[in-house]
Amino acid sequence: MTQGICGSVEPSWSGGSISKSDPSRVELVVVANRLPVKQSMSLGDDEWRPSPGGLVSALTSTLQCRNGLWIGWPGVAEHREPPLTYKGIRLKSVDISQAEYEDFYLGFSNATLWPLYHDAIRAPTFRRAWWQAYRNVNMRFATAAAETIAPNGTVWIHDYQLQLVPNMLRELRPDVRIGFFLHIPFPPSELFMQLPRRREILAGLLGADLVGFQVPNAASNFTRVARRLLGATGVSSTLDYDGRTVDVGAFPITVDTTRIIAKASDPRIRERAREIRRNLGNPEIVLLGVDRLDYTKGIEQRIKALTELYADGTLRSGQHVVVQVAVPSRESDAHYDLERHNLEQVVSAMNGEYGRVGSPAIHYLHQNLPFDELMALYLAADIMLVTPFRDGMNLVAKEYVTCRTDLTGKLVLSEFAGAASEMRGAFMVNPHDLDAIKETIRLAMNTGSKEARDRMVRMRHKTLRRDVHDWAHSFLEALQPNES
Ligand code: GDG
Repeated sequence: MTQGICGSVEPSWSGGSISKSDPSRVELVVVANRLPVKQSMSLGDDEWRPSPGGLVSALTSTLQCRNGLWIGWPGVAEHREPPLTYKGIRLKSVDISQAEYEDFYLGFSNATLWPLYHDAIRAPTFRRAWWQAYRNVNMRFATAAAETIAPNGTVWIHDYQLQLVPNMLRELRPDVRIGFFLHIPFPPSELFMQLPRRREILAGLLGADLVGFQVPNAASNFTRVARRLLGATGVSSTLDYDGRTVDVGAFPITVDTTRIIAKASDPRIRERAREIRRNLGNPEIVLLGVDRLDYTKGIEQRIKALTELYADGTLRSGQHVVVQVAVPSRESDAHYDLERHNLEQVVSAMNGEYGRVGSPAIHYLHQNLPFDELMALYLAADIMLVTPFRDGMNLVAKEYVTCRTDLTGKLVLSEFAGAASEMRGAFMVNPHDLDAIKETIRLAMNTGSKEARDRMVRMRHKTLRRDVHDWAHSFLEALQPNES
């Protein structure tokens, strides 16, 4: 390994005659369901804009430094030609037809795998017809990677939509190093065993040289079923399978701490945070939730708990206020439509019952906000509520803690978020237990500033040790072959 010009650890390539400066060669390919750009949907606007999200900022500098290419789907079946590059990174688009969108994306990815991997919070749907589309689309991504990667290059594949790509790519290009990272949980064997195509999925993942998860528990769930179903052997962090070694480990993702801290000290964002509080009527306590509108995030349950806290007088309109941002997500999916409908019912019931003219009990935004506005909301909030039923990590919790540079603020956090294992200073809660949510919010409200500060210091100490660039580097470093 050598220290690279981009401040990262770069591998000592075994690519023989391949020059790292040869612009026609791609040393590192990232394969993700989505491209880092998306077509703007505004009327009369055919621009491509950066897709929001941590993965893009995590991987942009790494790909820029490594002559990289990003393979992904533009996000809609009918689209204009995406740009060839984004911030100096080459892009390669993989098309998905409308029928594949329904079977691969809405079907096998989001109606089978997503609920099953999130503790079957909603019953997973198994339809045989979806499998062929999942295979076909995975093969298209694998082929795109095989066509572009330099000999002995590195391919990093992301997430549950693409679990067959590692092995498909290995068959096409046995010379390359293949890494896979799962952003969502990997379920315990009792749940994974329900999956009709469980052996194929495992064989797909085991085509990688390194399979990474958010937390150690997910990694051990995976090794357990790999042993049981496919006869893999070896210790938990290194499996032997099909005559090869597959490394398995936890690589907890985190946030761009430098960027967030800079935003938190930006005078315009700080002023906006004060303005938000004024607009909310200068309440004593602002309680905030920010989630993608998804049934895994426990938003409805949280709002029911808050409604009961208004009912018993713990919360009082005017003195306290709740702000819930529910970012639109998977809107073409009927389950998500229903989720939105249910959520809007509990929100309006809460306001109808406990709001007053000029001071609603809850402000509900079903919108995608600019990142600066999100930061201002984090700064304006006294208590952040993060109560998913199950979450791979949860970056909102880490963003909130990172931006509280003055060490104020309290975090109520679900035990079932990956972030829980790193955030011992949070007010931990079982999000399935409505009384426990109420009790924990009460506890957070009544905790004095000294203890709250100690808790925040503990959380920031852990969160600020590494940033998202360290995360990407540590995964890519672990992916390089052992020199011995
Ligand atoms: C998956 C896994 C895992 C939210 N609202 C707005 C906005 N956001 C940004 C947040 C945060 C991101 O979206 C949400 O990340 P989460 O981690 O909370 O959740 P998922 O979207 O479910 O992500 C999860 C993650 O992948 C990474 O591996 O942690 O477990 O489910 O960064 O800031 N951004 C903007 N406007 C918004 O309104 N700009």
